[in-house]
Amino acid sequence: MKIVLCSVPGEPVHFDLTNKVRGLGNLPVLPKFGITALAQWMWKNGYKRDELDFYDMDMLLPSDDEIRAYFQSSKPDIVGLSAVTSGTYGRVKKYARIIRSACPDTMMVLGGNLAASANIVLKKTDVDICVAGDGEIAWVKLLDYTKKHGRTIDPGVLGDIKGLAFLNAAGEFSFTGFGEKLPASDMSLVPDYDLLKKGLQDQPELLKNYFRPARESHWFNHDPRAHESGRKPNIAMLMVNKGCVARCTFCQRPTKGFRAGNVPELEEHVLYLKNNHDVGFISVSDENFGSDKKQAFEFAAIMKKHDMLWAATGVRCDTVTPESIKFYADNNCVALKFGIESGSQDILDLMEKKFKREQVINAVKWCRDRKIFSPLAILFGMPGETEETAKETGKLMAEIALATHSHPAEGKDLMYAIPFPGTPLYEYGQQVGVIGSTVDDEEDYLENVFTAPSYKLSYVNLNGAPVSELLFWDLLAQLEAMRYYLKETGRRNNGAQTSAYAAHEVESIIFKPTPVFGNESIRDIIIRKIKTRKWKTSFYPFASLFIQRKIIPSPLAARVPRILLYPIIKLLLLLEYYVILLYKRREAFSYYRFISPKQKVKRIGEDYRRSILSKKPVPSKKVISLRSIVMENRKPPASLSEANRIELLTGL
Ligand code: B12
Ligand code: SF4
Repeated sequence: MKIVLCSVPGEPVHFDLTNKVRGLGNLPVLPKFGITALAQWMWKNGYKRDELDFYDMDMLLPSDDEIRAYFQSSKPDIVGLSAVTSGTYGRVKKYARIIRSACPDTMMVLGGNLAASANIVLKKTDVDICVAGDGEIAWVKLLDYTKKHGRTIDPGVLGDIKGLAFLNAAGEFSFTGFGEKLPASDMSLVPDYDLLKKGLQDQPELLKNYFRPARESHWFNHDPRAHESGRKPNIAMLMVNKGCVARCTFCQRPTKGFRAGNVPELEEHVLYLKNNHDVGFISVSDENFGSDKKQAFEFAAIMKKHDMLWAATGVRCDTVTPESIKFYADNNCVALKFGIESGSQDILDLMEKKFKREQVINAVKWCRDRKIFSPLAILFGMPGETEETAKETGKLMAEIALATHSHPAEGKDLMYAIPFPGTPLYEYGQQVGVIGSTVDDEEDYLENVFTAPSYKLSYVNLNGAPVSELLFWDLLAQLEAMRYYLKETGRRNNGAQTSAYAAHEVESIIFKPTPVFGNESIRDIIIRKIKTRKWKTSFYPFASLFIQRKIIPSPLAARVPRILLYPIIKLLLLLEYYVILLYKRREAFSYYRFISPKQKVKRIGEDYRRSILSKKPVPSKKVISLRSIVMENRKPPASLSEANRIELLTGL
């Protein structure tokens, strides 16, 4: 049997990737864990290595002609597209068409997080079957099925395989429930580098993308040990666990629950990386490192044993204690990133983060006390966000700065929430009418919104806030952080050069001002724009840049009364918004498209705020999870096909 597995790049389909090379980032490219997991289960179930080819389109970035030529010559019986993010939709549609024209009889299967939108994928693209949730078992059963039935869709047989979405003969949407998980004893998280190399076809040299020199990465180069002579220079990415113990209402869950990886197997893999790929640094790309404390300690111990420096970029703050942080630090940990999200307990509860804001402050403090780099990951814009909650986030940022002798302007990652299909946030968007529910509407959303970065330029306003307010949340939090910080430190500090800041040697290296808009000065940007005459194609958010660079860090601005300063800033942001609209309105991939939805969305907590203002009896302020709001608003499905669609959208 001829089988092909393909990765799919996440860049918007209108970005021309021809002649581009996979960019060099702070961290290496993640090995295609999904694809190697499917392949490893195939080997265990009797499929031969030479039956499978891997076409790593995400790394090769082939042209349409190259894709066509590849499939015309390989003519597989079955092809599996791994669409890790929903942002791959545009490319899946385009590539599936090319594959179908080259191989009309090939069974085409799609897996990965895009499968949450299977209803759209199946109706709008040439894909035959989608696999939702864990894919190994379903994939091997589909191989067995295709051997017998070819490309035909037989609902009677397929209906017995968990994890599948397909259209029946009448074109109705069928879903057999999420994919079965492999038992822990069969789950392997270590990627097979021989298969990854095979995926690179005639460009094996691209394997270097899976490794990056640690000296160029801020996750590691702040630690003096990163510069020791004799240490192997490269970083490699590793998954130590699969899944998460939580189900935050904005986060798409690719698998149910949390499963810890096998430590002896991980140790063997780490030695392989050290001996074959010059690896001296491991970046753990788990969503949730440390929830199995015993396993996390064993993992840390093997890092020490083999003298690897390590970082984990997805940790929950409620899983750490002063003792565990000490243990990690003593065992070569140099960075831990917690999903902090908000300083408002109401918003944390609405997100179902299931921790208290004090736990966040403690977790970051324990890390920074041990010189473990711990940047703040903040998410604005959930339904229920207001200027008050953004101010609370600012206060949290200042409290962390004060507790850790650092500066509130530094070490932060500020994002705006994007509704991913398969999350309560997305379903809420449909319930309030901002995200459409027809196949065309959802396709439009996947093509034009999802591929944008999680920044306010592409904010999907499910919140109901006026534009002037939502453009202000992230800047407001930073302005408030400075005010609170300067008040508490007696206004002794000026900008980034604070005495408290200097006190923490390690932080002075790590927490360089976040280059939100790159490092170019405003003057240089203007000169470059005049010289290249590229005003129209790439408008710069000058007002935001000015506020970010000049106003937020200024102790002088922090003394101007809020009532004078804030309306001016909001006006500047609004002007900038209208200018950008002028340029961007007609673009297919449009910014600010969902910021002003036609529908009036009622704000969560609005009744409470109104009655306070009008001094009427105050309704309960109890903030509940977004999930319960969504479940309360859900209408009973009108058909089996609709019930299937809702089950898929409800997620894991
Ligand atoms: C790698 C990765 C990326 C890579 C993707 C590279 C690529 N093209 O392959 C990069 C860095 C580009 C990326 C970017 C983003 N990502 Co990302 N990313 C991941 C990450 C960390 C790991 C994926 C992985 O390897 N998992 C481990 C393997 C074993 O699981 P898996 O991939 O899910 O595969 C299993 C099944 O899905 C299935 N399967 C997968 N492929 C196939 C194929 C077939 C044929 C079959 C049958 C089955 C199947 O079987 C596998 C085994 O069980 C996940 C988090 C996570 N831990 O899963 C987030 C995750 C996928 N990313 C997410 C997000 C939010 C993003 C960003 C939007 C972040 C941002 N704010 O900018 C961007 C989107 C960029 C874009 N425009 O698309 C979300 C998904 C949301 C969504 N619906 O897209 C996830 C789930 C994290 C989260 N919970 O929030 N990401
Ligand atoms: S946001 Fe983080 S903690 Fe919440 S479910 Fe997703 S991975 Fe888990």
